[in-house]
Amino acid sequence: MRSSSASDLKVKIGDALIVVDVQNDFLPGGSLAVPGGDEIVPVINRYTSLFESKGLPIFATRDWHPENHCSFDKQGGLWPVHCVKDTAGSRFPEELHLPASAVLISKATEEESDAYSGFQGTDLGERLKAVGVRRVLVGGLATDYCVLNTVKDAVEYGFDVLLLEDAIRAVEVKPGDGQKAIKEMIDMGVVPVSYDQVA
Ligand code: VGL
Ligand code: ZN
Repeated sequence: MRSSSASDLKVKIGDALIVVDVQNDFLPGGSLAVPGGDEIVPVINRYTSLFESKGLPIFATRDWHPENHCSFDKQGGLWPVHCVKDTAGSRFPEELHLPASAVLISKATEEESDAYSGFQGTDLGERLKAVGVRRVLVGGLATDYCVLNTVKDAVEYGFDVLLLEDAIRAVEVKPGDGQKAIKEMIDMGVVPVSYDQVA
């Protein structure tokens, strides 16, 4: 494949924005706070405005767990209780601007299974294809978990992927996990971009 020119990066028909898990529990003060997670909210807002102004589709995923989800440490899982459906922690922050037309994708809704990817156990892939999407722009939280796995599945589904490098933050259970995840995505053919390159 030839390398893409700068003009190829501009958002266009066939693009969709995927906002991954920008939820209170993943922001500072939340139960599974991602360092600097709040810093991406105004940046995500620039992307949602851009897509809205161009009439392009926006999908917002959310971690939407039952109270006794298997990923919680009290159930033997890896994480503190977070993003329990219909609680303050699972809500989107007030500051996040999602147009009414944004499609909400709830994931990891079953007690017995976890899902880091917005495609896993949801109809996200079918919905993107149904509206003619060929390329997805992905930002949100966290780089090393749900962003990484959503991007992997997007590639698997055959979508071109632009990673919104100015609109992601990593949990970094191990220092370096964020950079490692970004490298893994780039090695899959994903192109890291920032706002001015696509607007
Ligand atoms: C996530 C850990 C547990 C994420 C979700 O959205 O990246 N991380 N559940
Ligand atoms: Zn979770």
